[in-house]
Amino acid sequence: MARRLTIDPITRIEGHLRIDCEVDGGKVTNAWSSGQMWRGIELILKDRDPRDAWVFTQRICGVCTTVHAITSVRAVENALDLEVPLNAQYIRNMIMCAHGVHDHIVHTYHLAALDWVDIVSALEGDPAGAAKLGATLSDYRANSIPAITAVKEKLGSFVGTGQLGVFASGYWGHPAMALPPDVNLLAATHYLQALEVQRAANKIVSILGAKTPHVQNLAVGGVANPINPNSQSTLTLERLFAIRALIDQLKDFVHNALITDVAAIGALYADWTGYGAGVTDYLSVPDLPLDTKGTTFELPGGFVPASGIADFQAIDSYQDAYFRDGVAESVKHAWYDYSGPGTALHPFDGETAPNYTDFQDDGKYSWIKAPTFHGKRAQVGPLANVLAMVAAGHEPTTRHLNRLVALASQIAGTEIPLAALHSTIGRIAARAVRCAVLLDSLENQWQLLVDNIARGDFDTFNRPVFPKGEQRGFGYHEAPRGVLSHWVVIRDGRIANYQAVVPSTWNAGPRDDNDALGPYEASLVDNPVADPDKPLEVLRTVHSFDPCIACAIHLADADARPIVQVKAL
Ligand code: NFE
Ligand code: MG
Repeated sequence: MARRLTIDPITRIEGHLRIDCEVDGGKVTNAWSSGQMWRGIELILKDRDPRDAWVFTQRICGVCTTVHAITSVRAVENALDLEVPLNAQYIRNMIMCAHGVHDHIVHTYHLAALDWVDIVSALEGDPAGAAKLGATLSDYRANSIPAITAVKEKLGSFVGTGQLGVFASGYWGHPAMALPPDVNLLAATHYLQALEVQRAANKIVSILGAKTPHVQNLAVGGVANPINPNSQSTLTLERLFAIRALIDQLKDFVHNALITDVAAIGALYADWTGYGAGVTDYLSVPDLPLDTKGTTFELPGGFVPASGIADFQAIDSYQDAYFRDGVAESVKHAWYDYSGPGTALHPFDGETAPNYTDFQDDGKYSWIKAPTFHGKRAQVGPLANVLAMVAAGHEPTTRHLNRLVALASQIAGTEIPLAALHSTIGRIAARAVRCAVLLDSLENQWQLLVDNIARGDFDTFNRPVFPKGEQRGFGYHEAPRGVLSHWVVIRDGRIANYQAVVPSTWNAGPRDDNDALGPYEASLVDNPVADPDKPLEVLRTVHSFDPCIACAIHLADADARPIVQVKAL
């Protein structure tokens, strides 16, 4: 008999996401994704100075801390046709790479790993066995027997006192947990080490952006980092070399622990390459501009349709009409009203009129709008981006992906095909690949900045000028969770309309005008559920997207009611 599951909030994510599933015969037969809060940042921006918008939009989220700032200044620059000095592009690019690396490390370990790694089983692991296993996968120095023994003792003392702390309500011993104790112990070791390592990425963001979360150094037209080799109070070579050392530390961990852990989890949960594909039209955007106008980029992006990477359509500039004209948002199933007939609206004409009507399975049930690209639902995120970068022949992406797949094939003892990426595990694997790619890019952008300064170019800012009349602009960024775009209409120097179409909006959105399921919903259909009282498998697939509901809605249920029916760590 079909049973309805309501998981609210689904935790270890950012924000209030409610997932409803119908489960029948041990698998999910229908699903609903619902954002449970509303904020209204887009309304707060009305009539303000466009130069200030980035400071407000950055408060959409404290997880993707910089992305709404960068996308906002890009949208205003696009409206004004304003070029951005090369130094400013490189500094922004380095901040975005470091932030992305941070975000992917934290997601992989602290937000997703415990869906796969059993902390209690790790206590039965043998440090010598775990160290030996680690040595077959990489030469990571921190895989030593003393380091792993120290972690085992730390975990043991938690469990011995009966106070598991953040680990208290995990699904330990769940029948879907399949890793041997030594693998659990090795991954648990990296889970704790990752808490230290992630700080290195954040230090880079704060050296360049003045603080994190929420950088302070942006401006419409550039950045507020003065460059002067003769002044200690500016961006000096000393600071740049401190960043270099942090990059090396991050590379050691990402190449030798994160990639290998993800390969091991992928290989030992190979059945999960058969679940969670969902929407297989993928959208990403190019990023890391290499010129002042945004016509060449270090990282490619574009649309990969369900038919495959051979049909990849690149998006290739900040003026790209294919992207600009392709985005729309539907509110047929979201708690908003549109003033015209109930069809999807392009973000330049977007409206934000909330109208809460309770949760209706066939009607409105979410604060998240449903975005479409040329009329279709699209999945966004690292998987979309990795597929696009492979389609575009991006060498570092292909290299890191091949290494991860080769490692996974070695552990599994069988060749893992690329098609396995269209899955729950594939999203996690692609995030690891993108993390390694971003580190390569961070290094490259560092070199570009140093070389440009050495040529005597210290420019970081072009002053914006706002003409009378109306200008429209859009900015995009390949954020950690995927395509982020901001859309601004400026009238006589003031914001007339502002819309943010956000990665988690693409993925967590409800059904659209055609009642087509959103990516979370579609990916849940046919997921196995061994025990409906402990829906670990639902968490696995939802968490693999790295949900951020604060971002998705950016716009709170005033009558927050306790409707939790199951517990989820
Ligand atoms: Ni709040 Fe965000 C990212 C943005 S998500 S985390 O990445 O934009 O949708
Ligand atoms: Mg929006």
